[in-house]
Amino acid sequence: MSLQNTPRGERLHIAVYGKRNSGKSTLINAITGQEIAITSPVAGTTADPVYQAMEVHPIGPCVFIDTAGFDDEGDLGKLRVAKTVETLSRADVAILVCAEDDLTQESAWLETLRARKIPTVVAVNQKGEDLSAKVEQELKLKPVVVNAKERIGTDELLRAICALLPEEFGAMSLTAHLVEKNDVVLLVMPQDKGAPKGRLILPQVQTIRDLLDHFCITVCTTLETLPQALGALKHPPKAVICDSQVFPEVERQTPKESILTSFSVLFARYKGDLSAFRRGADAIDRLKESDRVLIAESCTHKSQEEDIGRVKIPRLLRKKVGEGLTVDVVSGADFKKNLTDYALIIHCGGCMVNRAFVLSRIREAEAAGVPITNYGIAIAKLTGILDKIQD
Ligand SMILES: Nc1nc2c(ncn2[C@@H]2O[C@H](COP(=O)(O)OP(=O)(O)OP(=O)(O)O)[C@@H](O)[C@H]2O)c(=O)[nH]1
Ligand SMILES: [Mg+2]
Repeated sequence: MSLQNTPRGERLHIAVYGKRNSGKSTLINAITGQEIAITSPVAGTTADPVYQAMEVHPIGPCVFIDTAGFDDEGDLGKLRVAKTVETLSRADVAILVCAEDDLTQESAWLETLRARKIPTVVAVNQKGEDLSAKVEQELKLKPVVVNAKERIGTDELLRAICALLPEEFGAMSLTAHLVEKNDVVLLVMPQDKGAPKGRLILPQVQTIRDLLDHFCITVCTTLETLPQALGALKHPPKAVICDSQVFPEVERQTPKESILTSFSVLFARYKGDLSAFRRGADAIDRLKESDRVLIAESCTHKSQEEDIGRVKIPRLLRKKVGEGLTVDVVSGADFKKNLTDYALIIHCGGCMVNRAFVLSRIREAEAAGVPITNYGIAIAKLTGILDKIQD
């Protein structure tokens, strides 16, 4: 990811679904005005989902997800369809491309999209005869007619997507519920061995940006210089936001007048469902040594010496519950397997993924009847400070 670009997790994810050869990839090229996706008359040209970040008017920063046709067949085809199904968990909105007059599979797919509450625009790709009346009758949605090859109808399609977006989309803020213009906010950001060289991690960067957007005076410090930072301020800060790993030390030093919270709590609220995560954290009190806990990372990354998910949280859990506790770690798409084997799922903060993805993970855990929380909330619980953190 380039530091010049909007993080992928902040972009609207638009997934394009349809049968093989319906023109999904051609449509993405038409929208961008570039030949980025490979297209061909051979059915099954797009195999794995392709994520393409771009800026399009009037949507702004977004990611188009090009998928394999949902009608793919054979052993390999089934694997491709499974990959297409996986993309549903990341889709904020969908484009359903119809290009031939048997709409049975399109209807079934539309049902799936509805069940997942993914707002959908139906596009009729005008490859031959005009299908719009039939599509409208059978799918009960007024389609947008496009001709992907000639790049006709894409503006209307993008406007239709905008019209589907919930009003609050893009308007969510990390800190607006806590601060007002001119407030002084103190950020305590340890830069330990795990911190990347020469830059700040995404949650810190995004929090600073959000505070600046709300005209707050943002003061950054590490734990070592926290007393000096507090001493340099004329009044106690409106809020202190810290990394959850140093929460106990920061809590002891925070003036009573100041709100105290952590980056992970702000992100649990912004990117997930804080009350579900708080409920999930309560399951930590009920854990037994014979239980299994699943640590779920949303993306694969190189494990670090003091990795939060693989080292720090398992250590804290075993200290509380017993050394025999089983802790498994999964990355990325491996999540779904055997959720019911677990007494608790602890998910990463999801800094690289979008809100739709984290919410879909919460739904999957709830459907399996397994409590779910995230790294920051689990650490806060395990260090006995969760009750002291302001939402
Ligand atoms: N005439 C006409 N041909 C089109 C149109 N859209 C796509 N095609 C052609 O249809 C073929 C399939 O287009 P793709 O964009 O590769 O279709 P796809 O849905 O991505 O197909 P898979 O990747 O195989 O699932 C290509 O030869 C395109 O040039 C259109 O609007 N009109
Ligand atoms: Mg394709």
